[in-house]
Amino acid sequence: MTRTKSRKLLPVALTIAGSDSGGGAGIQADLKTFASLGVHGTSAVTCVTAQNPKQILGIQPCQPEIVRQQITAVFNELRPAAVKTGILYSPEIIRVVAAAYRPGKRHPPLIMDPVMISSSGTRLLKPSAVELLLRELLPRATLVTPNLAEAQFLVDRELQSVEDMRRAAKEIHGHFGCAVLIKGGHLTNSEEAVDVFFDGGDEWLLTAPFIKGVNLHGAGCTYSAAITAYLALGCALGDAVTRAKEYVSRAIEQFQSAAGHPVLNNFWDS
Ligand code: PXL
Repeated sequence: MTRTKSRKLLPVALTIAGSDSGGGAGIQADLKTFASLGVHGTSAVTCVTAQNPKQILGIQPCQPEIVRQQITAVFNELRPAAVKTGILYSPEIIRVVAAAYRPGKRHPPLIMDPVMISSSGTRLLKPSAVELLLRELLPRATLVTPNLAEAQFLVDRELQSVEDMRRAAKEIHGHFGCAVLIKGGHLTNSEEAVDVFFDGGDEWLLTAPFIKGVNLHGAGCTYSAAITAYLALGCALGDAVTRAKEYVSRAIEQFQSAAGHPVLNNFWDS
């Protein structure tokens, strides 16, 4: 049988992140998001977590050399149009990613989800790795997407209002030179999930109704993966962020249930 119809050309995106055996966050969330948006997803696994929606049983890092080889393998043949990072785990793995983003060469845009502290306050990055992340990688990112706890850490003070978040976004941009998206989903006493975007010129507030009482693991990963996918599809940064906010808000609003646990709906319908 001959096929005459021309085949679809898919843009490629790369996620450099940890594996979540429970399928909610990390690599698994990123690849689902890429696939649902029509992007070919590739990955470099940095660590393996053994977890389910109730508990984390274990976490084991990958050797830095295999992380480097995964990135090289993807870059050499698949030429990702956009890249995102999630859990980078250790100083050695951060160095590997920074080496792939050495200044002086052209690189695909880098979306950094600075996974340091989970929404519930658990540390997800070794303290020794944090300083290196800030010094070596953040200045090379196109966009950094901290949650409220991470933004507080980056500016070293508590953020209690949207005004506080706006000030913090400007400060983070001033300090690291990259665009910033602070995700305010966990701001207390708020009826809306408000995020603040600042790229040095434009400032936007992005809002969506806050869905109370459900803990949707992986929403942050899905949000930054959707931004990465839209960049790979050719959107400008501001447009990619706006579309991704809509995408993740729908995935939350239309959440589903897997073995009694709420899960994001990547394949929501409009
Ligand atoms: O949402 C942060 C995150 C990212 N990646 C992996 C995770 C988590 C949170 O638990 O497990 C693999």
